[in-house]
Amino acid sequence: MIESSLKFDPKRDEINVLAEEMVFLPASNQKKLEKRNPKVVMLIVGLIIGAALLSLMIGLLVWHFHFRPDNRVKKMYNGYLNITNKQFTEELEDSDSEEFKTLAATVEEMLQETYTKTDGLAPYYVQSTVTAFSEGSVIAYYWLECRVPPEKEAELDKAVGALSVLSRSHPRFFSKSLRVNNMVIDRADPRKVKPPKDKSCSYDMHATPGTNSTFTSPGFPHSPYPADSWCQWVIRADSDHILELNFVTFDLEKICQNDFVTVYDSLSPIEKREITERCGVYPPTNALKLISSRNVMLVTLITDDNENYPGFKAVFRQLPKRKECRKVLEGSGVFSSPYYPAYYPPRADCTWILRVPPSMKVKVVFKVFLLQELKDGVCKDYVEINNQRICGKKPVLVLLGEGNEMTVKFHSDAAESDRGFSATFESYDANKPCPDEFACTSGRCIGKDLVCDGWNDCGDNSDEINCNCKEDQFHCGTGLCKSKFWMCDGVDDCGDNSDEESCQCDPEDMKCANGRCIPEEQKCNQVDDCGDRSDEKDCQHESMSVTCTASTYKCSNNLCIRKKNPECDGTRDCADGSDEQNCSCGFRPYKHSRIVGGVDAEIGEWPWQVSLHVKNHGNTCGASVISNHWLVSAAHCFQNTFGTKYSDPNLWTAYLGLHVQLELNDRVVKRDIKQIIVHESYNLQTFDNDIALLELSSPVAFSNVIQPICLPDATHSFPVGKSVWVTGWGKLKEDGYEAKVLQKAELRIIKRPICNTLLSSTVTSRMLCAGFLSGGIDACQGDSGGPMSSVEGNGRVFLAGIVSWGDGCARRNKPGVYTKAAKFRQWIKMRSGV
Ligand code: 4AZ
Repeated sequence: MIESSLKFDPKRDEINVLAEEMVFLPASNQKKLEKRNPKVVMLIVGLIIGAALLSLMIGLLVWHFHFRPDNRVKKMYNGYLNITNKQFTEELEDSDSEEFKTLAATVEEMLQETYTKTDGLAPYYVQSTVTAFSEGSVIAYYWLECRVPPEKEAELDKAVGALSVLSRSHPRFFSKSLRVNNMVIDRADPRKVKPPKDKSCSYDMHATPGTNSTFTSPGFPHSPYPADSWCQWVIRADSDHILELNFVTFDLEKICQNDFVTVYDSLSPIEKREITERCGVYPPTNALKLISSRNVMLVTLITDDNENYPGFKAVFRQLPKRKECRKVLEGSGVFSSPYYPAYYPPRADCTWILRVPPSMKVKVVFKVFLLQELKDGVCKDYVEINNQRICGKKPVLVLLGEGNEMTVKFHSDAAESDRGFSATFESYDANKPCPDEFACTSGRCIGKDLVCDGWNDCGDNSDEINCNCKEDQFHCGTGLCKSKFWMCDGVDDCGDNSDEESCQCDPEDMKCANGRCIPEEQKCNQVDDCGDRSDEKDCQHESMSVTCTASTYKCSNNLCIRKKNPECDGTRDCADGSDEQNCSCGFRPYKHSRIVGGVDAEIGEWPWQVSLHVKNHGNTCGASVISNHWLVSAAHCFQNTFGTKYSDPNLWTAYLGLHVQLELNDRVVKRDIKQIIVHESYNLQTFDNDIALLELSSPVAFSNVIQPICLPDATHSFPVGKSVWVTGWGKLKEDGYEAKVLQKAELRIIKRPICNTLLSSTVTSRMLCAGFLSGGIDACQGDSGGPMSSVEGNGRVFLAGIVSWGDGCARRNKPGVYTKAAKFRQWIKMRSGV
C-alpha cells in the first residue's frame, strides 16, 4: 500500500508532467524521454483517464438528476371498486365530510399498496385519488395517475387491463380493513382528463323525490357555454331508485371532437359505462331522454376554444328501480323496451311471455326497432326470440310464432344505449293469418286490392309474384307485373331491367348500349345509370372546361364545366370556386330521429317551410324561405277571385318556424308581406310558370327551425325515379280537413311523357311530375306553393319543385304536378337578387 502511494503521488506527477511539457525538446532528446521509467508513464496516463472518467460520471449524474428533460408522460385511468364490508351513509356523498375523507384515505392507501406491488404498473405509479362514493355496498370511484416513458405506455395499459380482469376472478387487494370484490378500471380518454381535485365547474346534485330537478350548461340560456371548459354534474337518486335524465334543450357545436356531452352510468367517466356521447342540436320531437341502471349518473361537458353554442338544459328525476322485468301478456297488446321512448337503460334484461288462445299463434309487429349493434352485425344489445338475436335499425318488423306462446327477451349491455323498440302482439289463425286481407310471406297483412298492382306492398314482393299481368301491365323477366307506364322511364322497376330494354328513346334521352333510355343529363354524372356503364364512357374530366351548352354548369368566370349539379356539393369544381359560393342553405341544424315512416314531420325537419295565412282564414298556401327576406311560392295562390283580392300583400301573413298550426311558440316568426311578385308569364289556365316571390316586411334571423333552402342552378337535374319530399299543412284527404301538424311525404319523380298521358292537362317542360301511380301519397289543397325538397348526396337540401296542381289528390294514376324550380333560377335572381 505504502509502496503504491509512493509510486503514485498524483500531485508530484502532475507537476512533473506539466514541467515536462513546458520544455519543448528537440527531436534529438527523444532518446532521453524513452529512457524514463515506462511504469511512471503508464501511471500518468491511467491517472488522466481515471480523472476524466470520474468527472464525466459526475457530470452525467448532475445532468441526470438536475437537467435531463423528463420524457415520461402522464397517464390517467378511471376506475371503481366495490367495498363489501362498509355501509353507504349519506355523509359519503359530501367530499368535504370527515367520513368521506377517512374512507377515501383508506381506499387510496389500499390502492397504493396494491398498485405499487403490481408488476408492470409499480414503476410508473404516481397516485390514486378517490372522487366519489355511492351505494352498493359502497362503490368507490377513483382516478389512477401514472407517469410512463412513451415507449412503455402499451405495456402499462396491458398491466392495468390485466389487473382489472384478474381482480374480478381472484380478489387480491392489499388491505387490512377493506374487503373488495370487484374492480373496473380503464384508460381515460385523454380529452376527458381533468385534475380530479379541480372543482371549478363541478356540481353535485341529488334528486328530490316526487319532483323534477333542473341543471344547465354554464351561462344557459343567456350566453353560450364557455370555451375550453370541462364541467361535470354528479347526479344521485335515493337507494333502490334509478335516474331519468331529459335534455329538454340541447344545442352544441355540430363537430363532436370539439364540444360534446357524455353521460355515464357510473360516477367515473369510464368508457365501459358510457350511456352516450352527443353533440349537435336535438329538436324537442327527438329529445334525448336517458335512463341509468343504478342510482347515480355522471354528465360531463367538454368544449374547445372556438365556436361556442347555447348549450343544454336538462331535467332529471328519480324513479323506483323495477325489481323484475318479466311479464306475461295474454290475448293482444303492446309492449316496449324499458322506459320507451326514453333510451333503454344499460344492463337491463326483460322477458315477455306472450300468450294467445290455444288454437291460435302469436304474431309480433315491431313498429320501432333501434338496438345497438356492433360493426360486424354482431349484436351488442338485442331482442331474442327462439334463440335468434335481433339488433340494429329495422323498418317495420313482423315475426310469426310457431305456437300460441312466444317468449321475447331483451338485453342491453353496460354501455351505449339506443331508442329501443315498441311492439304490438296479437293472435293469428295459421290457416287464415290475415282475415279478409292478403297474407304476405313476411307476415304482414295488406289489402287485397294491393295484390298484383305492380307495387311491393309486402316489402318482400310476395304480393307481386305469381300474378297474371293485366292488360295495362308489362310482364317482367322476374315474373312481376308492372304498369306499362313504368316502361322505358329510366328506372329499373322489374329488378332485371327488362322494363327498360328495347326502348325507343325520347329526343332528350340517351340510348344506352343495353337499349335502356336515360335522360341526357345523366350522361357522365359518375353514376352507372344505364346499368352497363355505357353512359359513363368517353367522358371528359368533369371539372375540365368545356364548350358551354344548355346542360353545362357555368362558373362565374363564364367557363363551363361538365360535372352535373356541382353547386354546393362540397367539391370545388370551378377554377374560381364559384360553384361553392353562396352555399349557406339547405342545412338542417336539428338531428332527427332515425325512425322512418310516419307522416308527421319532426320539429325543424323542413326549416324552409312557411305557412301562408290569409288573414282570419288560416293556412291557405305554403312557401319556402330562400333568404332572410324572400320567400318563393306558387303564382296561383295570389290569383284574384271574384270575392277576394289574393294579390294584395296586406291579405297575407307568413309564419316561419311553425310546426303545429296555431301553436305560436317562441320559435315561430310571423311576418307581413311587403310585396308579391307573380311570374309575368304565369298562365292561369295551364298553370305554366306557376311561381311567385314574396318579400317579407322585415328580415328574419335564421335559427334551428328557420333556414333557407338551396336554389338549384338552371342546369341542376333531378332525375326520373329520384326520391323527393313534399311537405305542408294541406288537406289530409281530397275532401278532408287540413293537417294541424306539418306533414311530409316521400315521392318519386315521374317521367314527363307518362304524366302527359295520365293527366288531363299538359305538363310543360317547366313542370315536374311526382308521386305514386298507386295513389295514396300526394300533395293537396293547402300545400300549394310549398317546397318539394330534394336531399342531395351531402345532406344539403335543394328546392326541386313548388307544389302546383293535380287532378284531385292522391288518386290512382294521378301524380301531382310541381313547378320546376331550376327553370326559374335566373328569374328569381333577377326579381329578388337572391
Ligand atoms: C291545390 O288545390 C292542389 N295533388 C295542390 C296540389 C295538388 C292538387 C291540388 C296535387 O292546391
